[in-house]
Amino acid sequence: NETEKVNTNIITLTRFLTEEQTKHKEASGDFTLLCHALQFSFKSIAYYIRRATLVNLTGLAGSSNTTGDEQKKLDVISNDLFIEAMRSSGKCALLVSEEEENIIFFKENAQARYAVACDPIDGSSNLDAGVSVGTIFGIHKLADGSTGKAEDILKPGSELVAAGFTMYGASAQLVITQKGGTVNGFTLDNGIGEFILTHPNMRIPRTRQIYSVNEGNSLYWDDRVKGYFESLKQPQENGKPYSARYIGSMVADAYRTLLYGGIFAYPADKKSPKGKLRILYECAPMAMVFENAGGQAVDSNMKRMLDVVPEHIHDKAGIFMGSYDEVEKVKAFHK
Ligand code: P6P
Repeated sequence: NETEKVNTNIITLTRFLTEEQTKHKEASGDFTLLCHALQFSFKSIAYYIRRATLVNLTGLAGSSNTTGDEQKKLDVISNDLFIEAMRSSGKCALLVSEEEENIIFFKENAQARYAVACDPIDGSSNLDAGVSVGTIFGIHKLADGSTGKAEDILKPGSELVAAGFTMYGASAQLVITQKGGTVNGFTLDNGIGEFILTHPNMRIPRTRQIYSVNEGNSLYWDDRVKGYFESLKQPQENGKPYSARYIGSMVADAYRTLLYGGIFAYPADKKSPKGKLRILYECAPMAMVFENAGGQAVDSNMKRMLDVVPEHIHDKAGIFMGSYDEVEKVKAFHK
């Protein structure tokens, strides 16, 4: 009988990183080691999230973070774990975390060439409901002469050397891209503790009749945003209006939009004049992923998100991101 055809040519993230490094003859290996520390963080956070309900890690930690949100225990654990992974890698000099008011400069890594911006658990308000949450990250290469100050990382997203996110859903899905590179999706195989390449060279469909926005904010939208979303609710050329899909967890809404196409939006509005999502560790990393997958990402002024430069590490921006043609439709309403 035909022996079951087993694919033995498995590409793990570890192998993928090694192969990527060999493409850059001058590479020191620092970026590879930094990415190993990142993947260790994702595996550990995935483990804690899976066990959270079981060992009652959910519920409030009694502390609050920069934006005043009540922190859940997992926020605290994931943030601490991420900080230690970056510190101990020896390759990260500077870290910005959504959970930390100020920049973290690792004195012992003063010579390191990389800065990381991250949101360790984005969407954590959904945690107790079992909704997928995720870690969003961006990696900047520090200019020579950097002194571990905020301005070293207050750069446009176009200068990110790599960016991506890990969504902790039915399985842990890592989506990562490098500047000017392709977007690659990896699935954590809990059996061997490795991220496996399952979605090579992800491309977002050029159009899709799905919109993803919190309609509860529509009272605060400006007329152009209202007009745009109203137009999606009319029958389109195929006689059907758009479908609405909103999870309220950016990584989950982003992952679906990347796979199926459509538009995700968190517009700036009268309630949040600068938008809600943070530039350094939500908007910019997502924008690089979406652009490298063939889509677009713009702010509420229709400026290319990757050209936006934050003034402060927790600065926010309105964002529209998704299929190339869907973002073109947003622009048409902002002429
Ligand atoms: P709203 C989660 O709190 C988050 O930061 C993103 O993950 C998500 O896209 C957004 O806020 C949801 O915000 O106002 O729709 O609940």
